[in-house]
Amino acid sequence: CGTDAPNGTNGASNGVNPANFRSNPYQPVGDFLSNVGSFKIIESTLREGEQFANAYFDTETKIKIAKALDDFGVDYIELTSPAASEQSRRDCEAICKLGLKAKILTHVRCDMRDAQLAVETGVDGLDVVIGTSSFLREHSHGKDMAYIEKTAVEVIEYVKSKGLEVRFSSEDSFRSDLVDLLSLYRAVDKVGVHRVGIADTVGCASPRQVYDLVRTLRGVVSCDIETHFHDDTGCAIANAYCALEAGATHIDTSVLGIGERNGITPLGGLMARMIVTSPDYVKSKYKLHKLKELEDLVAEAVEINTPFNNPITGFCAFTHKAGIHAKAILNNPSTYEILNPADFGLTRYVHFASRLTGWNAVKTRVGQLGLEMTDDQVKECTAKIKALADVRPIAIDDADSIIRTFHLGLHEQNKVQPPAVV
Ligand code: AKG
Repeated sequence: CGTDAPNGTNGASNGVNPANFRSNPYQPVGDFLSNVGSFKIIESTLREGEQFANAYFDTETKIKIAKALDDFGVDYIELTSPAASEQSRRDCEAICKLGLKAKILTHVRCDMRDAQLAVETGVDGLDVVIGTSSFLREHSHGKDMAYIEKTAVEVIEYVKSKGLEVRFSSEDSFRSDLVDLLSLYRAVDKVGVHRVGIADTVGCASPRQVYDLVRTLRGVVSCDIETHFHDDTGCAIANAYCALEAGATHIDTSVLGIGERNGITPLGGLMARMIVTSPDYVKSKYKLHKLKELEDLVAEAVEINTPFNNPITGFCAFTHKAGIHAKAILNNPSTYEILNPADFGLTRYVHFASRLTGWNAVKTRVGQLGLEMTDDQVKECTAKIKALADVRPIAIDDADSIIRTFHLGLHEQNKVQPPAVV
């Protein structure tokens, strides 16, 4: 066990969160490890995100993003290493001086000179990393496991002696030798590291592999466990979720998932997943209605559009199109929505300008336009919309003008009654 109380697990021994013990004795055994209702976010837009192909953050932009992340409610903000460049070092100092609520971390190589430079910047803690897979040991830094362990212990002891928080992580954890990895983590836990990190650097891990590794590690160390998932194979959100189920305490994210290659677990996507599992925790901790603004800020800074299928904020995330969906949604939104757009300050949209539409959607549109029709009339009007939409794609304006013209026709019919035959 480390010399300091581990951060974030309420001081529980063996990292098990007492908040997870529920009164139900029949709860599945694995769940007592789960932190799905008590996780922390290490937001890495200003570190991993700076590694995104399009990213160039000047100081002003970094400060804007840091303030927006802090306002959103993330627990930690991770910054690029001060050893990366002189401006990175100055930016690190500038962000530390902002007095944000979030703790400020910087991400450094497992190297004493990098650590010394980092502690001078005023950060609250260091995220120390070194590659442990044979790929990285042979082709990147060229160090063996004995060297890694010795240096890790020295760096951790140094950072702790400066009164700062320290995390030690192995890069490419899922392609590292398990025995090597566990004995390294055990050694750093013994000298009181605050967190150990597992990184799926190449995005190769499946949720089940993540669960197994985190669960095994949970039995070996008493400190907190941070996890970092790349999205090369599309598992980054699922992997983060499984890591929490297996006892991880901290998840690395970036806004819109930006990072090396196609990036890491996106902050918004993680929020979408976690609000379903732990609504009270997520709603009380994060200002969800600020998510779109935060994503727009980052999207603009790195000159990208938010993808159409982005969880929560993709342009059609709350759009319902097929007639049967529209009908049910209009009766009760829970029929086809697991997320409530109102939780994020957003609204749903029921599509009616297509051949898949149904009369219930058209009836709602008729009401929105301030018009009155009987159900039979709406059905007739719907048939006209579908007929045009069978010929070509139609816009809202097209559908609206069909509705208005049809409605006008009804009035004309009422006005020009043929004379009664006596
Ligand atoms: C990676 O391995 O992909 C990283 O970006 C480092 C992650 C870490 O420090 O845990």
